[in-house]
Amino acid sequence: MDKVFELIKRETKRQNETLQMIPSENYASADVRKAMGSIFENKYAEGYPGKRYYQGNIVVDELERLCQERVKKLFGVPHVNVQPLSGAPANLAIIKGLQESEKNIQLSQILSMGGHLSMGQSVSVTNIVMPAVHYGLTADGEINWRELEELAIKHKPKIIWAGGTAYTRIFQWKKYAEIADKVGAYFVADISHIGGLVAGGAHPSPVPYAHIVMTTTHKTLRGPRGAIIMVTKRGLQKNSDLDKLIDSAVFPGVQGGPHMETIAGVAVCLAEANTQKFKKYSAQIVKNAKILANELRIMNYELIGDGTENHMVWIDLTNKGVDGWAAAWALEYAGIIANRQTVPNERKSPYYPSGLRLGTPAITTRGMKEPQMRQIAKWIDEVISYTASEINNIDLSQEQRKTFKQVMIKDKKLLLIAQEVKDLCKKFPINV
Ligand code: DSN
Repeated sequence: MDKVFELIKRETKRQNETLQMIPSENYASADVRKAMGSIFENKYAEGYPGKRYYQGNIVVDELERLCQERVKKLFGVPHVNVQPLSGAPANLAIIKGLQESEKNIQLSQILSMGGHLSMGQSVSVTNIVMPAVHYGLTADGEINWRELEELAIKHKPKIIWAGGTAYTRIFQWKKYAEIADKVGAYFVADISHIGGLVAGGAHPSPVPYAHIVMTTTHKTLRGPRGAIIMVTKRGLQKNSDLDKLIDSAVFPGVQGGPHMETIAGVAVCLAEANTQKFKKYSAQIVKNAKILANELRIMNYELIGDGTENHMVWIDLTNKGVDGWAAAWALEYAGIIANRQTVPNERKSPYYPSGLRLGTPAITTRGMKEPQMRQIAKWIDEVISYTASEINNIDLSQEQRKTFKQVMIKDKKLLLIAQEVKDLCKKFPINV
């Protein structure tokens, strides 16, 4: 057997026996994976349905149109591009499509306060294509509307972005739209994290307010790794060529041939998301996250946004005596897969940040509910409190970090929790 298949077996075991609590991860269904592994993989299809640069695309055209129709129906948009390979290239294409002059700038949430690299952060190519200025969050974890509006008035950006990688409140789409209208900007909502919540009705939709909406398809939407760019009615009212601008920015602007096997998987996940079952699922994601947040708050965890209104819990660990790095590793050794995250006004670095991000989409897919959330919160606290009692240092040296990993991977207490986690996981198989 090729080594790869042995690795697939090991990864299957790992995913089965641990709790996936990275907010941007989920389990795609067996049907999605079947479509992803299909012979659509073999086909080159540069161009769009009815206008390809290769022969043999009769079936592919039908597939891409089917996928487009499903997006339009699910999100209520007049135009969609289903070809972006993932979120970052999708955002790059949006920026490229909207750029009219080298003087254009974009306005987005700052990376250290939950923004995303692909919205013009200084280390991203999206900043070279269109320089950016950034707004942050207030002390209570809300978008800093005053700062956003002041920056918008001062810089007259071409794009105002909503969304990113960490935010725990309901997005106030109307407020973004009002500011964007005031300065003539395009309002682009990146709903990658909450795409499934919007589809399932567990978060308000930005479609009535934004000109463009982008979502990745593998997070709460539970599809393959990909992305879609939607142009809304409002977008076409602002610029009747917006659909064409986006399409030509995706291809040939940023990408070559689309991954038709991914588009097949996206089409399957969209049908799955357009069901009552998915509505219930997305509501449960939020319910679970609220319970998890509440339990942690009771145990004196500092939560950005003082809780959550979506699928994510964002913790500042400074008062706990560990940083996000140590907490994330200790949790992994105990079978809980989280990810470390910067916090507003971060004083450390993105690699060794002060915070942690947890999410409920994947464990909700497994069927876990309120009682399991309470148990998981208890384990998380046990791991973090124990780790703090072992090190009580939020600024470990490189040498101390090396020793920490060598010691903690064999730690009896963490191994015991890992066994308890495994027992729970057995009762909630990844049944998709
Ligand atoms: N990596 C994604 C996340 O975890 O939020 C964003 O690209």
